[in-house]
Amino acid sequence: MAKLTILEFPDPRLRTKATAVSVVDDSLRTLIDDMFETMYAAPGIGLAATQVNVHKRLLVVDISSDKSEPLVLINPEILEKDGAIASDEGCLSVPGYYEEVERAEHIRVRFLDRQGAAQEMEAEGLLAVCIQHEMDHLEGKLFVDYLSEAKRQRIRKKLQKERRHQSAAVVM
Ligand code: K2U
Ligand code: ZN
Repeated sequence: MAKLTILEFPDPRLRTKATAVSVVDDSLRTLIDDMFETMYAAPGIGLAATQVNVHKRLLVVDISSDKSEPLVLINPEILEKDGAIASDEGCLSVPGYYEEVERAEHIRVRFLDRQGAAQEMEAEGLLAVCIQHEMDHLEGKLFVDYLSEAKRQRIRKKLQKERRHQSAAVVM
């Protein structure tokens, strides 16, 4: 297993639209395992392949407190969505920022599992929010896109300034 590098906003590669997975094989399952290791180490409760610079329609989720409920969604499609829930979202690709985003409270989603078998599931609350957040990543969309342009630019400028300071500290 390996910990993968997570792309950070405003990296343009995060804006790539992911393409469908055509074969669910051992190579994909290795990537899946590496994504779980990366997500748990972050720590986070979700991770999309886009965030580790793999532009395939694949995401992993585990909202449990003890890593006991890992979910793999390959080629996910939302079949139904209803209700509304507003929650403070963060993102491993936008470290240190949390802003309110409104999403559907309940969804029905169809996907392939890690064996390539077709599955359908319902999700609500935090799990529904997390799946929608990850599926946005597969479309090249970030939670900051739901904010005002001014707020998004402020976050972008602060992250770029922090990165300049970090790299200056490394050189010294
Ligand atoms: O895509 C990601 O960066 C993973 C997010 C998923 C997420 C975002 C908003 C709301 C729910 C899930 C990270 O896990 S954000 C870090 C985090 C950690 C624990 C609980 C909620 C969010
Ligand atoms: Zn995210």
